Amino acid sequence: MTTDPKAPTAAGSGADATDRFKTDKAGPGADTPPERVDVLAREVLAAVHAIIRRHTVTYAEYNALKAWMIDVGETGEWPLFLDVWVEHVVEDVATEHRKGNKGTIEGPYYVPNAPDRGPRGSVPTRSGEPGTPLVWTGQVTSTDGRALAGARIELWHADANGLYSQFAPGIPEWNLRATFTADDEGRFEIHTVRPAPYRIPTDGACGRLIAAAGWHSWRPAHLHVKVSAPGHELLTAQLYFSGDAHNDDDIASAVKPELVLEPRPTTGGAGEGVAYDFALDPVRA
Ligand code: MBD
Ligand code: FE
Repeated sequence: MTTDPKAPTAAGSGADATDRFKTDKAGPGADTPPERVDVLAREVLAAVHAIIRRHTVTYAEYNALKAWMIDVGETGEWPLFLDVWVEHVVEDVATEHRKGNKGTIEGPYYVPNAPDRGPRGSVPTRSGEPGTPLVWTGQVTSTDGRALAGARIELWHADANGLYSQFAPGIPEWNLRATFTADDEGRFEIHTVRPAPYRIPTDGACGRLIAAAGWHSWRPAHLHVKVSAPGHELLTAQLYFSGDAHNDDDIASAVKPELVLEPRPTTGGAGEGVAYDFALDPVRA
């Protein structure tokens, strides 16, 4: 079998995602009191025990699980595994109270401090960046309708081959990653290209689980954003594209109807345009 040297290996992108997580998020713990650790750990273990009894899990299966979990760790795929199969429920629970924009999971490939582009501009691209040009205009408001001047829109997404800069080899560091700052009316205009669907690497532990279970490995094409403004809750979301074959069976269960874009061809141009606004919830008293 020949492999494309540019294709990210599971171990390569996994190691990068694990390093990123350690740098950004694995600092102080959640300061969880022992009573809560006790109940959460006990209920997780009780659920596992019940499944073993219900399905008469064998020693061969137990050892296969053990080997697989060791592999997930050695190839750095815990961020990928958890964000694909667990994060969506954490996100649902964390944002249930919101009245503003729907969010969804962050996933493993966010990098903070992407280059600033002001209220209007192009994300960093390679010359001849493949993909349909996309112009996205929008406005950030508070849930009461007040414009949020200076709101930050951090954007990151895969390229037209489904690959993320800093997690796949051979792509410039900040490619398709940028930070926009809304103008006095909360408005912004982003020039980028349409991403391709993302495929979970098939050569790693997560890929082996997918193959062994007979699942598919696709996420629909998506744009990731974090939208923030002083006094408001951080919104982490993804925007999808109407008509994508995987909007209805995202392997990461992260599509919501409110997050699906309908871009239109731009008059006279080769690209597409779309409007999408954000309403942020004020921080709760
Ligand atoms: C992605 O690009 C992603 O957004 C998620 C949630 C998981 C794996 C890859
Ligand atoms: Fe993604």
